Amino acid sequence: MTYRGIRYNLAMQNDTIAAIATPQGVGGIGVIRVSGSDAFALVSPLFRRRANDQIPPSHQLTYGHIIDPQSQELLDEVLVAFMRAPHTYTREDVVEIQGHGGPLVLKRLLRAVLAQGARMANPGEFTLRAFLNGRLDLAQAESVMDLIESQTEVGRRLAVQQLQGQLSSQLQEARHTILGVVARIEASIDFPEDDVPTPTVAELVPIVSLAQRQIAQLLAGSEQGRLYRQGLRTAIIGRPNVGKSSLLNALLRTERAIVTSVAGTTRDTVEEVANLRGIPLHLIDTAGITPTDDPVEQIGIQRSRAAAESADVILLVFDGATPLTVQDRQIMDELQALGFGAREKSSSRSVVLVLNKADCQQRVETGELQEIWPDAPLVATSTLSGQGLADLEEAIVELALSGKLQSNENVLVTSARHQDALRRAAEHIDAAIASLQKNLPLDFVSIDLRAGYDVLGEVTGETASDDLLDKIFHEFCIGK
Ligand SMILES: Nc1nc2c(ncn2[C@@H]2O[C@H](COP(=O)(O)OP(=O)(O)O)[C@@H](O)[C@H]2O)c(=O)[nH]1
Ligand SMILES: [Mg+2]
Repeated sequence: MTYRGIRYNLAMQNDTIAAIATPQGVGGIGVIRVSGSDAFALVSPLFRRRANDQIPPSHQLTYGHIIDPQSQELLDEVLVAFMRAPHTYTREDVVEIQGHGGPLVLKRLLRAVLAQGARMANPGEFTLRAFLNGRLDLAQAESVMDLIESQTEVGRRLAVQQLQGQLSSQLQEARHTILGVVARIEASIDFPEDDVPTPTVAELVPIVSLAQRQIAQLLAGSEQGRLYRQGLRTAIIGRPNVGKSSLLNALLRTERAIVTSVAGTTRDTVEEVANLRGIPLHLIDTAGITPTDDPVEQIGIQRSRAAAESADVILLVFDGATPLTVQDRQIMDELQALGFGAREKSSSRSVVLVLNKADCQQRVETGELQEIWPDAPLVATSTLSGQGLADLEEAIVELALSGKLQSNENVLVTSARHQDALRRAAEHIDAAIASLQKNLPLDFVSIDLRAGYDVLGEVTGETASDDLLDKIFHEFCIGK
């Protein structure tokens, strides 16, 4: 398979790889991770400790120093863990060097390990090895990234659950059910003369239906699961002074999500992440989207338009205390031109009408708004009193899910990839049941069942193509 354009072949899997496993920047400690059959042999000559005769006991931290073997220069005071395969992250011999967490220190330590003959690890290569060596299946490997990137407590819990293999075991259960039926059908086809009885439709339908229900159950919570993982892009749009920034702050204050790095923070659009009942709500406070002659403003407007266009939800904010202005109407026209009108029935593009300043006397004619967006929820809010904010959150979730948020207890599927595979599997199983009910030859049924079985294997990785693996591990960071 190709890996970042490199052919990731068996020979490369035999390399001993090394990388800095802790984030770039300054920290109390920093970790160099080394994995592969030569890991112990490569690190040992660098590591000086009191009793230098043998490799320290496996899976224990040993105090010592890392020395540059050429110059004998002392590089850092460290704790080192030598971990003998197979009880390691990659199932290979692993050495982790805990040094001081400075970028230069770690670079020197890594360089010393590379000079010994280790190869710099590719992004996600440690986890890829864990997968290839059977320590994790693909769904579990993906959850490692989800766990690292989780922004809300719900997201974290779902990722840990997937890492523990809960999704995988449900999938294997469904696959097992399907395979049982395939085996019975194929035995009766392959050995008709050996008295293998041909299973009857009445026998098979209940078993295939069980697999169908198992898949349907996983799919049931998957829309909500995707929201927890991906979050919702929400653009706040409206003319100046209606309370957009106040609304952003009010939504953030309810519960802020944990954010490590937020892309798109610019001078004129502000992006923050609120925690909406476990869903990371990416709120984008826009500058304005109506045409202007000022070149600086134009840039802001372009960014705001882009934010609107890529948003899942638009909060269209009005000052409820003043009748609609020319500027309000310009924005309404502009939004319709961008495809956010009533005529566009695309569910992912949803408008919530927000009448802010509900604490003041209301003077907006809502009929005009409802004519343009008849299906859009209309919520009166006050960022001063907090009135309507919970309703607004509710409206956002309902729009995104086309329904209410259920308890997240039964959510196991959180990724679009898994959801897609499950949907395709469900189609194959449905087709198998239809063929059974039409009394079609059993090999038709068997073909569909096998296809369903294979598609489910894409999630856990048994039947994942090299391209797919490539794509998944490409997203990882170096050192993971
Ligand atoms: N009475 C009242 N005033 C508000 C409310 N929300 C915002 N404001 C005020 O409206 C003005 C503009 O608010 P701001 O959030 O900066 O609006 P933006 O220009 O749309 O971002 C400020 O003086 C706010 O204090 C509200 O719910 N009620
Ligand atoms: Mg503002």
